[in-house]
Amino acid sequence: MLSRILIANRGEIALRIIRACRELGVETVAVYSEADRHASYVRLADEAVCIGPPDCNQSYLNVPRIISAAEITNVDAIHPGYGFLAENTNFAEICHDCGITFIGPPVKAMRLLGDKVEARKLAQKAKVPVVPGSEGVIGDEKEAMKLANKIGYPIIIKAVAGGGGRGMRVVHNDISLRAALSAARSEAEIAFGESSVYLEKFIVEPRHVEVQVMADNEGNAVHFYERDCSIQRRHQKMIEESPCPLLDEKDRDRLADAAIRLIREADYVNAATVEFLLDKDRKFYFIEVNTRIQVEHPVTEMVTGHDLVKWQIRIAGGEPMKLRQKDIKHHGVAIECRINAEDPANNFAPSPGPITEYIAPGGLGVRIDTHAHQGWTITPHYDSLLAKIIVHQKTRPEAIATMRRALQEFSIQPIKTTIPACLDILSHNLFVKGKVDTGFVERNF
Ligand code: MV4
Repeated sequence: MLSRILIANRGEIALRIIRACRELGVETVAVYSEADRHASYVRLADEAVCIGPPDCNQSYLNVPRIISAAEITNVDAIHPGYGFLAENTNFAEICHDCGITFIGPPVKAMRLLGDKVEARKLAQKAKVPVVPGSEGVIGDEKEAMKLANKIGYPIIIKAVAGGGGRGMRVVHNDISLRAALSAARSEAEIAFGESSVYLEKFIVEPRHVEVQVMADNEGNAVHFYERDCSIQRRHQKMIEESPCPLLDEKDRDRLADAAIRLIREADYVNAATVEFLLDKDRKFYFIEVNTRIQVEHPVTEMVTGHDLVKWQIRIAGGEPMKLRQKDIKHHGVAIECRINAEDPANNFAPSPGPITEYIAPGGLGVRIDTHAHQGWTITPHYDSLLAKIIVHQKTRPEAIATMRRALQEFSIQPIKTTIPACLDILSHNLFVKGKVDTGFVERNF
């Protein structure tokens, strides 16, 4: 069992991980930049180490500084949270080389799934449906054009090292293929230092549905059902829910089984999210695997009653998962709204500054995951996620009603937040009917 963990992250997820550690009797070490010196997660940790100035590259992304903090405080593991170093294979490898457990997958599985073409090949090997596309990376323009005509336009060009929407180009015809290919390549080179791209048929107006999975070191792999994350704006998710309102139990099991087959094929250990696109005919296609705990994991915790972060820590400590698939049920509906310090009336511009009033909602079925409080100052250095409201109710209409009243109760002054945007979406008749796709926000707001 692990007895002391360093959390290589900040904000709400650092706090979330500290809570899991406390309940497990595990000691915690927080790291913080000068901008986060007075953060609530820093205060709640057993120990805290300043790792540098506000700039991420000199603090939360700085591997030597984080490893040094881990060495000084004598931890036996590092939890990377999400973002920052969470999917950095070199960081995971360095942790292990230093005798520190990386709370995440084995380096080999991480590297394999980080390569989106390899992940596609693996899915095919596991008989998981993938979007029709290229066998491997795309060579020259001629090859791309031949393939694009074979699959049929529209197609999408994606970076092999990509994910989360960066370095992608949708192409509608031969004429625009050439420019799109070179644009995608140079964007990928700049963003990932790797210009390889591949090609897929572009699924029009899909739903984004992802399956939460967890595996231990003894070959046990289970799923915790799916989340529908179709409500997003510019690749930033705004609202997530579980279960997906469109799936019946049979489709749900088929999707989850596919996810399990894939992570078994990868010899995966710890938490993962297997992402799929759902087309108009409710056919699903694998797109990529996220090898980390995700922002939206609480909706899964609410419907299943299982603490995913605690399982991550136990598994990393070498404990077998006592959990079997039949022990994991889902009950009711959970919805999460991400509250960002952004102004929806001003093109979602960041809204940093001190919080003078903070009144949080509560009541039955309301969970708030946040590091914010009255007196906290939101800094412009990091992403703008301020809080997550997660509601849990027996039915979807009740969950929507609870979320609406929770959003209305929430007062964070004088900060501009995405609360009004979330309320607008929750009031839209198509959202209420569950008839949304990944283009919903851009089309309607
Ligand atoms: C797609 C797709 C349609 N067809 N792949 C976006 C996030 C990343 N994980 C994958 N994404 C997509 N992949 C195929 N084959 C649609 C998206 C997508 C999207 C694409 C372009 C512009 C905006 C988008 C918003 C959501 C999803």
